[in-house]
Amino acid sequence: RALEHDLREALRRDEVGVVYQRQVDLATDRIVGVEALVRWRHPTRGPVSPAVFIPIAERTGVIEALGAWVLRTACRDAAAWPDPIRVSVNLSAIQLQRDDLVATVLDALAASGLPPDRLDLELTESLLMENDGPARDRLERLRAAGVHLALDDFGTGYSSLSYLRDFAIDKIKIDQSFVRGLPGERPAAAIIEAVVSLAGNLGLRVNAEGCETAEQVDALRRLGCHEVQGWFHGRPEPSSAIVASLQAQL
Ligand code: G
Ligand code: G
Ligand code: MN
Ligand code: NA
Repeated sequence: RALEHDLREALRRDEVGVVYQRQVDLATDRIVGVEALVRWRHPTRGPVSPAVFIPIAERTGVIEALGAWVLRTACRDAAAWPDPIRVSVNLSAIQLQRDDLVATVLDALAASGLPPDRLDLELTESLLMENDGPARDRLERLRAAGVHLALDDFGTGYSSLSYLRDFAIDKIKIDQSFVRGLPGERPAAAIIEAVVSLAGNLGLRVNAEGCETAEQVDALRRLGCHEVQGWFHGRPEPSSAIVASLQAQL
């Protein structure tokens, strides 16, 4: 049977879940946020990567229900955590194209009681490239409600600094391909240094993704990144594990 068909049933059958990857502040070594990452455990195929099923969900329209479910779940989980940390949710291009995006996000916040300024929405550059006036207007309405915007996978794809001018971005997430070059590769370090400097001038926070080693953490701290996310600090994990870590750092 086709994955397309199974995906429609997956939400109803409780096969879909959300895991969270911690984001650690480099000045304090504390967890300051998490990224929500959706997971699908197929009854016969086992785990299917979102890199595989998100494009299917987009093509078939399932992304609407799936995206709303991820938002509701992430906001509900985060509202119950013992420490008021941020939660970051990835948006797909299709969600951004829909006029009900604003209502979907605000409903998830209202239903959970999570304050809007604790939610980050992650957008990629290619997603912004394909989206024009109406999408920008939706993002501005969300931002006016207090939601923050993060530019994901920064520095890859159709990278253009104009997104930093045209959209009210709060955070830059440096793509893991640059972090992979640390600590040895001069070009990677130079690019990260320049992004940190640019972000500083624009008043934006910088997150570095895919940080796997202590050497990379040290290099990113020296380069002035505010926070890191990656296997060094933890793999994506269930909400219960995040709760335990947050209790330990209270
Ligand atoms: O952990 P990882 O394998 O989760 O993620 C693979 C890809 O799927 C990444 O590009 C990530 O941004 C994307 N992704 C993970 N969760 C979501 C989600 O809830 N919504 C969208 N649109 N993309 C997601
Ligand atoms: O596209 P986006 O940045 O949203 O997706 C993040 C992806 O990176 C997810 O698939 C996540 O599981 C993965 N990831 C998170 N931390 C690490 C890491 O330290 N190393 C590697 N190789 N992948 C990571
Ligand atoms: Mn992301
Ligand atoms: Na990324």
